[in-house]
Amino acid sequence: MGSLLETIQSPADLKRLNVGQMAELAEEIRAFLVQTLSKTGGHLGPNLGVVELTLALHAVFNTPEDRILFDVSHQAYIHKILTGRRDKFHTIRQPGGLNGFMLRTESDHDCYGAGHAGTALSAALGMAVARDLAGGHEHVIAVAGDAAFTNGVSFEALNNIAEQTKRLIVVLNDNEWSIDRNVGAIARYFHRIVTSEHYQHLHERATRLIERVGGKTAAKVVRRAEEAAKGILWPSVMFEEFGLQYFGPIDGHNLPLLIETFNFLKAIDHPVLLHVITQKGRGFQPAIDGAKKFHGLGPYDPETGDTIPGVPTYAEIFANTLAELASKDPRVVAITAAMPNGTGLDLFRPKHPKRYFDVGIAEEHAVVFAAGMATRGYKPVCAIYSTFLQRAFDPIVHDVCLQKLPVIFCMDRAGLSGDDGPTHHGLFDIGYLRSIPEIVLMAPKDEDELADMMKTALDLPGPSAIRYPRGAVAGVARKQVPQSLPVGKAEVEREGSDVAILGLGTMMPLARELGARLERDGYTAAVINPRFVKPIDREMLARYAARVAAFVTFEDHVTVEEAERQVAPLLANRRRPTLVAS
Ligand SMILES: Cc1ncc(C[n+]2csc(CCOP(=O)(O)OP(=O)(O)O)c2C)c(N)n1
Repeated sequence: MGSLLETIQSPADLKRLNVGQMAELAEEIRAFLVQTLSKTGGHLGPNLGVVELTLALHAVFNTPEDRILFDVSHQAYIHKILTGRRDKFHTIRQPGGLNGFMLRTESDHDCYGAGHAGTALSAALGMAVARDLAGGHEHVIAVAGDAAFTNGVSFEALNNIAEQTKRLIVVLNDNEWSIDRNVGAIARYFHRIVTSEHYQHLHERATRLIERVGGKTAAKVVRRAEEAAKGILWPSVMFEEFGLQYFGPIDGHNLPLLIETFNFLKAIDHPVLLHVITQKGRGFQPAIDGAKKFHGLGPYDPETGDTIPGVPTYAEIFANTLAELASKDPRVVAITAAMPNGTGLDLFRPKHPKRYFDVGIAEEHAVVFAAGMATRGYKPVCAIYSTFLQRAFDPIVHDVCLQKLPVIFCMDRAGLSGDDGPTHHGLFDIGYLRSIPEIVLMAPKDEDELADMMKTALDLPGPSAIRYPRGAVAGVARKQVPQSLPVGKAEVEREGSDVAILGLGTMMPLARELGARLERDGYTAAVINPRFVKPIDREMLARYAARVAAFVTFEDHVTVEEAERQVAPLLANRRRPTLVAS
């Protein structure tokens, strides 16, 4: 670890450094990130891109009084390092260690927890309005990436900011990347601003002025110059129309400029948006060359960036199966909300480019868009992580299920999502989906069954959802051609009459293990793969309820009583069989 970094226990220590030392510190932080995350994994690329930006924010503002919010907050590692968590940083994303995102219970400096995109502007506005009501003076700063602006919630906030408060600083951290390349009109708009020659020229002059003069005088002069230049500065018009004065684009790696600019923005008495240009992966060539891979990854070689080749995942089986099914059925289309990599759909994209849609970080829109296509005879498959599909609960009810449209939800990361932590666990999907009329909800025990369930879903006349976990598949033999399954029928893997064990989806190995153990102890245990959460196989449940002394269920979601709720009424009038919660 470098020598300056060792001296930083809090933002006050940073403020004692001169700008030259801060630049040195920036390089030490980069080396520290590359080394530490090579062991733990994490969001390396986004954090390497915001080193100077975060240093400048903490050099100018005073947390925890001032509030700095990071959208998604996967890029808040430097913030953590500067706010007293350097010593624990090697525990990031590890059990019992630092969370990979901002977490209110972890530090007073984490004013807002996140993990899902698009919340920074709304939450920051809430804090600014609370400050105004209470007569406070603190600054509120929302830092959001260019892809966060593809999210509707960000725009709902933008629509509201100027009406609600006079003081709010929004920082648009533009690196042209979401996890994949950022998409859509907003991405093109930002790109036009950055590459506009007119703008570059005027902007460089304004930049030099802020650097030379600084503070309030520069604020006045720049404002006057910008007023005069309205019309020429067309790229800024959008934010100005929302009532935020636009500044930028500025080099997000120029520390002195960033510090001057924040000092200047601090003095402004209306909402402002500062557009900074940063480079994802800055300072580590493998992360610059592989922006997508280094957005977030597991352990890697800190010299070369090499990673150990992965085992086949559910995401890959899903995407390859979908590509095969789409080859046979021209009505099949695939939709992702900015997750082509994580969902596996970037394997589908080259095979069916016209039937692949990345709508940006816009889960609600993705689902309504799918509903629209379904009304015209297509079979949209929305590949959205279980946790992010929570965003689209209303469209699933209102636009898909009430209209009985054949939209298919393929939910990766169902169950515990591991090192991403609670914001990313897919523990609620059964709870929020099973109450909705019409939808068929399935959970495959392995990759072969995932393919069968996808075929089943495509054969259904109405909506359906399939939940499967993050990571490696079971490694079973696969059929050449997926088969449609009888809807609402469980699979009894092994008969038994003392105990019935239900293993939902990839919980089946646990069910088998318990079954084998009970057999060794002299009991006969039925091992059952429910396959369908909704409709659940009532006939099977009734059959075993009449026979066994106990049901055991293995389920990886919040309402542990899911299958219990189904069987409890059946057991209510009987004396012997009891229910063992898992
Ligand atoms: C609602 C929601 N959907 C999807 C994601 C997955 N996700 C995490 S970061 C990210 C891209 C963020 O890009 P940007 O805001 O530009 O920040 P950058 O990583 O480029 O700094 C996405 C899509 C999420 N966190 N939340």
